[in-house]
Amino acid sequence: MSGDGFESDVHAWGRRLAEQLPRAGRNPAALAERRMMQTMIGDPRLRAALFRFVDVRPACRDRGELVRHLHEYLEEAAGGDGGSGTARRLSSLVGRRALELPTASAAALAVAQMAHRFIAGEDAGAAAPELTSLWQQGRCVTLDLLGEATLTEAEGGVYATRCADTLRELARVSSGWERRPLLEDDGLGPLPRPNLSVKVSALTPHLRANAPARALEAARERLLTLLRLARELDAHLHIDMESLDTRASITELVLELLSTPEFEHGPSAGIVLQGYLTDSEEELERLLGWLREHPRTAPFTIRLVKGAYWDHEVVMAVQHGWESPVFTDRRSCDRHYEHLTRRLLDARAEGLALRPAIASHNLRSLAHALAYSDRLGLAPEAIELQVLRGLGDDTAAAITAAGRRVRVYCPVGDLVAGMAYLVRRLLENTSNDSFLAAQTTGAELELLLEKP
Ligand code: 2OP
Repeated sequence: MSGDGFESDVHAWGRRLAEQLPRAGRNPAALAERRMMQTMIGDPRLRAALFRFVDVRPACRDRGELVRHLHEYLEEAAGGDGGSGTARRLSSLVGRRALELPTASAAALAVAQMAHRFIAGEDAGAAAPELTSLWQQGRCVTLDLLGEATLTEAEGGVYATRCADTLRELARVSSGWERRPLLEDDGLGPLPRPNLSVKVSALTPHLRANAPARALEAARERLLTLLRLARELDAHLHIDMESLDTRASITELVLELLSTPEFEHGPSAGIVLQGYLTDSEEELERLLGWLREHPRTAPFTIRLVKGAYWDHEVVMAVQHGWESPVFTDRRSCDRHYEHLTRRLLDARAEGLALRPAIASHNLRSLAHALAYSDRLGLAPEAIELQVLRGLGDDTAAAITAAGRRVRVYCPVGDLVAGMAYLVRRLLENTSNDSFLAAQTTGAELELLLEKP
């Protein structure tokens, strides 16, 4: 795709989106919050504490132990002369939350505010006003219940029940929303308003490549129940992808369940493709092959993401002496993402019952997807863009203003359950291109939109 004006189409889309981005300078609160997050992630002691916590999570037996570890690591990071002030504040906040005491200090409140930026509420009920407000502003949502990497079988059961309750709550809340054609039909059929993203590692403990059959069986049963409920409520169930060691188990489970005649006509469901994995093209071809062989009347969504477990994958590869499964060079990764975007949109244009969802905060990647979709002659509603709450809010506003569909991924839950999620977001926050775009104009913007 070059030499035929396609690149100038990409730049035109990029400029169009950038013009719609709220200027960062006009929002001092957002700037201050961003600076604070940069301080947090730039603080080596705090970063080390958070990483250690995320590492030790799977070995904890229960939530009490989890909270103790978090405390311990944060206290360590906070201690001594060179201690981290942010770790001290975070530690006090976690303590108060775990003990269910009201947060008192202004510093603790500042950290809570940071979490609030990413987390929409304690549960679907608390997040409901915001979900409704997003819909009124022309944006649809997917809800994510925090609490991945479940520690016990009982916790997996509780998570599954929370998922079921959330689906019901979403169906109830969204039934009162006004009609919004762009958000409700993509030319392949109706798009359900209730939309839940599920992490399989939250449904069962110790989900790994060599997971005990019992663990997979429990996940299977729970996913089956959720698929049945989603069909009954006319909701969309999206299965998130996590670290690479669980990809094969998750994919096998999802495709197996969706291949059964029971789910031929619903519910609407989908999976995630992580572009940073160097073998993701083969994975995509596998998914498309499955789709061709199992034509369901309910279209299948593939959400293309860059991938959020980069640090984990690199560390695992180094520890085991494996070749890195992820691109380590940013340009190659972005180039691959664009290649996968085109493959997905081509497949849709070929007539597969496929819903491509392009999830990114990179302005160039989004502009490329829109330009390619136009080039294929796809209708504006055929492509969906997705962003994360807190990181992609401005981008979402720009996409809506440009008349395209955007879905906002909204996590709900508490700070302890959400810590791994927050750490992933802190790492991403330092490289958020749409934020840069809001501050650049002219030549600088063109540079940001350059072909990777
Ligand atoms: C994550 O949990 C957004 O699913 C992605 O990091």
